[in-house]
Amino acid sequence: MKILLINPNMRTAYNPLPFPPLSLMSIAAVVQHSYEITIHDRNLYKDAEGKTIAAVLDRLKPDLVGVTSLTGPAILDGVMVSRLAKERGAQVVWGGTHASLLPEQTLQNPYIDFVVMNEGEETFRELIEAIELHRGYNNILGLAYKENGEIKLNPERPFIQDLDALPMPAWNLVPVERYIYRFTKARRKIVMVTSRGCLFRCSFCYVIDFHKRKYRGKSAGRILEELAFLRKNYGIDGVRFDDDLFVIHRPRLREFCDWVYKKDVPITWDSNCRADQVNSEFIAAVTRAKCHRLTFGLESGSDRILKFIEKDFRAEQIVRAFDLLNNTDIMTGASFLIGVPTETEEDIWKTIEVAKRIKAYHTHFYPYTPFPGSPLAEYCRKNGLIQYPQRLEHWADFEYARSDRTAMSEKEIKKISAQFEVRNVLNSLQRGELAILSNFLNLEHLQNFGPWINFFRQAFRSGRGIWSSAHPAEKPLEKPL
Ligand code: B12
Ligand code: SF4
Repeated sequence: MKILLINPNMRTAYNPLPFPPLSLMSIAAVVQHSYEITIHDRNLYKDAEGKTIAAVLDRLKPDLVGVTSLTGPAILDGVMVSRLAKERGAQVVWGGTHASLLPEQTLQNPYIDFVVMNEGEETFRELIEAIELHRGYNNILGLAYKENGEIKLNPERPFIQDLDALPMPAWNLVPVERYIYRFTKARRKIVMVTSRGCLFRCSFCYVIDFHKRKYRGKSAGRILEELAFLRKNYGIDGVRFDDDLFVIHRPRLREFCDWVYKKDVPITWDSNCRADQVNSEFIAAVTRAKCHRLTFGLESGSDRILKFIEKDFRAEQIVRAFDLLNNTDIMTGASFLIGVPTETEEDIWKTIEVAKRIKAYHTHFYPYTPFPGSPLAEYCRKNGLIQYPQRLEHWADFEYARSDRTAMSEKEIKKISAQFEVRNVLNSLQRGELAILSNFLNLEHLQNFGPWINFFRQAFRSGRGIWSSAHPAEKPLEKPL
């Protein structure tokens, strides 16, 4: 049986660079020795009309086509390739976050035959066997499918507890070189995911529904094994750990850091983090292990909003964490959400004050989007703030944070955001970060070009630099920066 796995086009102004399709590489790894399997990443081709993928389908003639999904514009591309596959007689299976969170609606699409819900490795293997042996599908846990025009949802599959038992992601099936980037601290950097799920309960996050607040992680030893493999085969010297929350399991983190330090593993790394995870012991451990950057989803500077979204830390913890981090060489990234329901203009100003106060190397403001299945999206739905789109394709341009929904005007938010972007660029240039070049490919940022120039002019005319304005604690922020 021939299988083709497709990573639809995910590239947007926010995500300009191709990422290794780790989800497809993970499911491919468990079946690649028994079946003929190909991974095709549409992010590596310019093929809006689908000519390239049609040619691939015609050449490979797959029996089964698998497509991964996230809520966002990539859905349209996924639907197009599913149509092309179906027209050529292949069966089509979707997996990934979006299809898992909304399996019934996904299956209402005429070009999709199956949905693998949540973790894919076992369910996908059983599905292939069932198709090959013409067995029924009703015993496959975690599968949703169509039978005589009816949509059937099988019971959930228990999570894989021992991630070390999984084979290494199928790096052999992708053009690894295309996913390696140069950054300040690493000449050849790549992305890895070493755990699944998170124990926290931020109400806007997919993990509550998708991972049921359960955490499973590869062991420290296994992470080092995968790093050694990537170093030996592809010369990797830097990694971004893109787990839901890489640092969450303290014993694992401690063991990993100790080993990297003691064995002097020649790799630098960065990952995401939470403000309440940072203390002196944590900083000492990750610094010794060559962590060079930590990124934080801080979401808000208003305690009321932090409580409302069940972030389970307070603004003062954010400030304390950054006071500690700012005395180290670790670069920091901070992101905030704007437009969370109930947010007032006062809340937004509190966020801006905290953003100014903590002086992260890179600060970003993102509009809040209610992703399906999260408790906050359900809140929005119940309170009439959103209606879930009725068709799969309509999730592609699902937008919530329109200007009439945020407490501050879009123009004002953009202006403030642009001022932080200037600082991001300056900090990157100061550090010689080549990665910053990718920012110039980002159309969103280009739109902010006007405010940047004005800001530069004012800042340098005063001769006092960007962050010379009085600290919010000394002088309340009445006007934009
Ligand atoms: C890398 C990444 C990306 C990459 C793209 C990845 C890719 N496929 O090329 C980029 C940077 C482009 C990206 C973009 C976005 N992302 Co993103 N991303 C991630 C991240 C960090 C890792 C994904 C990953 O590889 N996980 C590891 C694999 C092993 O797990 P997995 O993907 O769940 O796959 C398993 C199962 O889902 C299943 N499976 C998955 N696909 C398939 C396919 C088949 C056929 C089968 C059978 C099974 C199957 O099997 C896999 C193994 O068990 C996750 C967070 C996370 N840690 O998971 C967020 C995440 C998936 N992204 C998210 C979001 C919100 C986005 C954006 C919307 C952000 C934005 N505002 O721009 C965009 C959407 C882009 C678009 N154009 O539509 C959300 C998903 C929310 C949702 N409802 O879909 C997540 C969960 C982050 C979060 N906490 O909110 N993302
Ligand atoms: S936002 Fe981060 S910390 Fe919060 S639940 Fe999601 S993964 Fe966990």
